[in-house]
Amino acid sequence: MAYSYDDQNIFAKILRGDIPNNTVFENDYALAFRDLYPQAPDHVLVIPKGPYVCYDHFANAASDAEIVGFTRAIGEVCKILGVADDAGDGYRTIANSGEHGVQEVEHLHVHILAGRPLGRMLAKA
Ligand code: DGP
Repeated sequence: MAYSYDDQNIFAKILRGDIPNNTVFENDYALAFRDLYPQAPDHVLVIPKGPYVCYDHFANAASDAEIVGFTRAIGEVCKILGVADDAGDGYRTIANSGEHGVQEVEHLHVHILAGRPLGRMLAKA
């Protein structure tokens, strides 16, 4: 079944400028801003500007330009935070999807977490 995108989600409102955000980086295809409830000293969300629910929706439906622009934004945020492996102490990217992924906001977002040791990848359920 095709994904249906609800343009009333909180990140759609941020993209429209209806809700303020703490922007870290922006290009034609993506916006990166600080998570309101940070779980690490650096916790940035990178979202595409297009209406995509989750990563597989984006990967299957977005244009090449959108995919490049979004991916480059993740790279730029890593540079801005100074966390890239050749310059910093590293980071983790997470993209939650659906019920089992415990996705709260149904607009694709990649979390970039950094600034402390982040532990193992998954807690036991
Ligand atoms: P997820 O569970 O992957 O869907 O994470 C959603 C994240 O969005 C969560 O870490 C908190 C963050 N968040 C929720 N509402 C807002 C908001 O209004 N502004 C910002 N900056 N972040 C938000």
